[in-house]
Amino acid sequence: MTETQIKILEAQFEARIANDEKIEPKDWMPEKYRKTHIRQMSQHAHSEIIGMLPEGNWISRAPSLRRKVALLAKVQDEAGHGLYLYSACETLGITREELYEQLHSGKAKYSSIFNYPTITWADIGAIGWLVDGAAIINQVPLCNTSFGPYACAMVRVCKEESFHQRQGYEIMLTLCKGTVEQKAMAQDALNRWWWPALMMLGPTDDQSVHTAQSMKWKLKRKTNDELRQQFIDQTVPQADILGIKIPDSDLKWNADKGSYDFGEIDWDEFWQVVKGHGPCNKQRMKARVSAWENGAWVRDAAMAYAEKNK
Ligand code: BYC
Repeated sequence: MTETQIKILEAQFEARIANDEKIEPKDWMPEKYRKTHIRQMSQHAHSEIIGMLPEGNWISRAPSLRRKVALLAKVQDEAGHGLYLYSACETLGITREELYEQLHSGKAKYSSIFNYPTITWADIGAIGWLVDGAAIINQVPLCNTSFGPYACAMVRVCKEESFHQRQGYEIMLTLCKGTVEQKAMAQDALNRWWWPALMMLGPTDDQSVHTAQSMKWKLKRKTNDELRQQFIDQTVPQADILGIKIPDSDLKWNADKGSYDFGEIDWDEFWQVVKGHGPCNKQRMKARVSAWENGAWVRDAAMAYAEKNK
């Protein structure tokens, strides 16, 4: 293709984006658009899959049958989210094997938040409330993202995330209405998950390398800082209802802005976790890689069965 032909295609592509049209897998797209989507969607898929591990830790120890059923359903939903997202990536010409290889070799990132431990049952409440709460804020705008398969996947994901958030908040509510010890457990979980939940929404806009281009392509519809502010403004009143305190002495309502001011985030901690030095990075990767290796016989058996029944 000549340079002039590429320029024409680029102009047509930009016009479609400006017009809020969805870009579908077989449509022409700039190589950078394709690659950045594979990057973001695969990191998102990996996060869903790794995200099952901290919660899976509590399935066998859930305090009642009802809690166990709800947690099992949530973790299964997350496997499903991972699969929709891997499938959406595959429409852009990368194979599932390549995507797994990138995760298992440590080349691909997954969300920082899943490198923290789940020490008590209250952590399951805090994850649903805060982590899924932040995920919804991040993902609702993605239902309107420019790449068709990503937008489609996000519609269903968001519906399920909203059940997850309520599941978590209800655990917190029950603990906060319980004994002094139970309420203290809920407060302790909030203390440990609050700051990582704020970090999960990504570096500040001035540190974010991809936001400007991703906003232009309408891959991202809101910046990391806008999403973080929205999350804080939405979550503070929920903590008030629970009667527990957000661990930030600088948090205060700013009437002029119509939103909360908040304290300094420890970005060193965030980058340490992203680079693989968080509390559970090694444990998560080890669990993931061993699940993949120990599941080889299941994949082989499924392939042999499919082959036999061709
Ligand atoms: N953790 O330029 P930036 C879930 C990386 S799953 C690790 O702002 P971007 C859930 C970033 O990748 C939660 N790395 O990037 C599942 C980039 O590095 P590379 C995941 C992070 O893409 C189970 C560099 O930092 N959600 O919800 O414009 C249970 C610079 O960042 C993180 C999604 O993936 C992080 N937190 O913005 C419950 C949603 N943040 O790639 C819940 C879709 C940044 O250049 N993703 N980095 O090596 C997004 O919306 C965006 O990718 C992000 C980052 C806002 C996360």
